[in-house]
Amino acid sequence: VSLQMMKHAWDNYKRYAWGLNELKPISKQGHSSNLFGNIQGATIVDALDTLYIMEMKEEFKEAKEWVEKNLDFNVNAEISVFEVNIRFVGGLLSAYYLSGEEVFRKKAVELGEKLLPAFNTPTGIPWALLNIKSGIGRNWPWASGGSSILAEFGTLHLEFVHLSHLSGNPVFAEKVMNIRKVLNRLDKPEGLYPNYLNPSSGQWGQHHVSIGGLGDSFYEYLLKAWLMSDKTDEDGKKMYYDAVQAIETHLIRKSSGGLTYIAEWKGGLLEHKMGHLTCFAGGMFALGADGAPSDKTGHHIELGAEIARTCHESYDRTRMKLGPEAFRFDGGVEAIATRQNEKYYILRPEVIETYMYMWRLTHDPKYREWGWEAVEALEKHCRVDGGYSGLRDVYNNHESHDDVQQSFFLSETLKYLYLLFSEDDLLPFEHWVFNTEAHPLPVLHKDDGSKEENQK
Ligand code: DMJ
Repeated sequence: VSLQMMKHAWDNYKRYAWGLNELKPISKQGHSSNLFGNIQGATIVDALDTLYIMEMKEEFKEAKEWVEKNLDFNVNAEISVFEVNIRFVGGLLSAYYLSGEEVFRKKAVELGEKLLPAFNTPTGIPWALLNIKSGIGRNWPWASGGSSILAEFGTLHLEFVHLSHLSGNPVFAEKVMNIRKVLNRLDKPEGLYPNYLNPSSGQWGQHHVSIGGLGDSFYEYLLKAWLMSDKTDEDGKKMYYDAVQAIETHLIRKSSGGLTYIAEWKGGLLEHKMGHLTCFAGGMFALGADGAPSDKTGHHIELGAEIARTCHESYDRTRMKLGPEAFRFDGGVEAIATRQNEKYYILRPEVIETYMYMWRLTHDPKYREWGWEAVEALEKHCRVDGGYSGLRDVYNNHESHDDVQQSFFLSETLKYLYLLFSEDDLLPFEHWVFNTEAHPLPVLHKDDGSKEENQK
C-alpha cells in the first residue's frame, strides 16, 4: 500500500511541480519554502532513497537524471543549514550508499563544502542561516538573544562524519566534534540542555528544554552517532544516557489517566504539553535500550512502548484519527489539543516512526495495527486528486486541506510505513542508522573501513 501511496505522491509531484521544492496538491502547482532558499528539487532529493528502497526503478532513474543535470548549489540563496543538511546532504548520502552512483557522492561533498562557512563563529557553533554564495551567516531573528538552536547545530553530526569518510577531508568531522567539545565544557541546568546557545559568547540563552521542536534530534544524534560508529563513540554514548536520565527525572510524567508523556521545561517550570515532533522519542528510547546499563534495558523499551501508546491515543482521540501538532495534559484533558493553532496535521512521520522502531524491536502486532489505522486515515483524509495534503484541524468533521505535500512525507512517513510492513532484513539496524529525515546511513564498522562498499 505504501508503494501505491508513494506512486500517487510522486506522480503528482512530477506532473505539477517537477524540479520545484514541494507540491501544492490542491492548487496543483509548485510550493517553495524559504528554508531551502533558491536550492530546488527538495522533494526529488528527499525521495531518492525511498524510490530506491521501494524498487521504483524508472522513477529513481529520472530523479537521478534530474540531480545530474539540474541540482545546482551555485546560487545566491540564504538557506537553513539544518534543513539543507538533513534533507539534501542526508538524501544524497543515502542515495550514494544505496545505489553506488558517484554523482550523489560528488554532490553531497560539494554541498557540504558550501555549508562550512556557517561554522565561522567565535565558538564554532554554526549559524542557523547561511548565504551559500557570500558565506555570510546569521541566526533566526526570533531566537533568544541571538542564539543558535540545539536541534539545528546538534543535527549535523551523522552527515558530517560521513562527508569526511567519503571525501577523505577531516574538516567536516572536526567541525562537529568541536560542537561536542563546546557542549561538554558548559554547565547544564539539572543536567538538561537548553534549546538556545549563543555562538559568540558560548553561553546558553533562555532555559527552555524540549524533546520536541528546537531540541529533539540533538538527542537522537547522540545515540545514533554512537551506533553509527560501531559503538566506539563513547562520548556520544555517555552524553545520550546522561541526558535521558535527566529527561526522566525532570520531564517525563504520568497523567492521572495513566498516560506517560514528555513535558517541556521552562526555567524549572513544566508545561504539560507534548508535540507531535516529540513522539519520535518512543522509537529513540527503544533503539537505545540495548546500550543502556543492563538493569535498564527493559525499562527503556517499556518507556518507548508507553510513549508509543500515548502518541497513538493522541491520534485515536481525534475525529480524523491523525494526531494534532501538539496535545496537552492539563485543564482536564489528556492527549488532546486545546488550542486552535495546535490542531493541525502536516503529514508528519514521528508517530509512525516510533511504531516502526517498536515493531522491529518487540514484534508486538499492535504496532502494525496502529500503522494500518494511520494508512486508512491518510487515505481517507489527506489523499486528494493531486497528491497528499496536510489538514488544518484533525478534530473537525470536514477536511480543510493546507495544500502542501511536505517533502518529508515521501522521505519519512511513507518510508517508515513501508519498513513497518517489511521484513527486518530490509535495512537492518546492525548495519544502518536513519538520519532525522529517515535517510539511511551505513554503520562505519571498526573492523573494516570499506564494509559499506560491500552492502551496495
Ligand atoms: C523532518 O524534517 C525531520 O523529521 C525533522 O527532524 C523534524 N521535522 C520534520 C518532520 O516532522
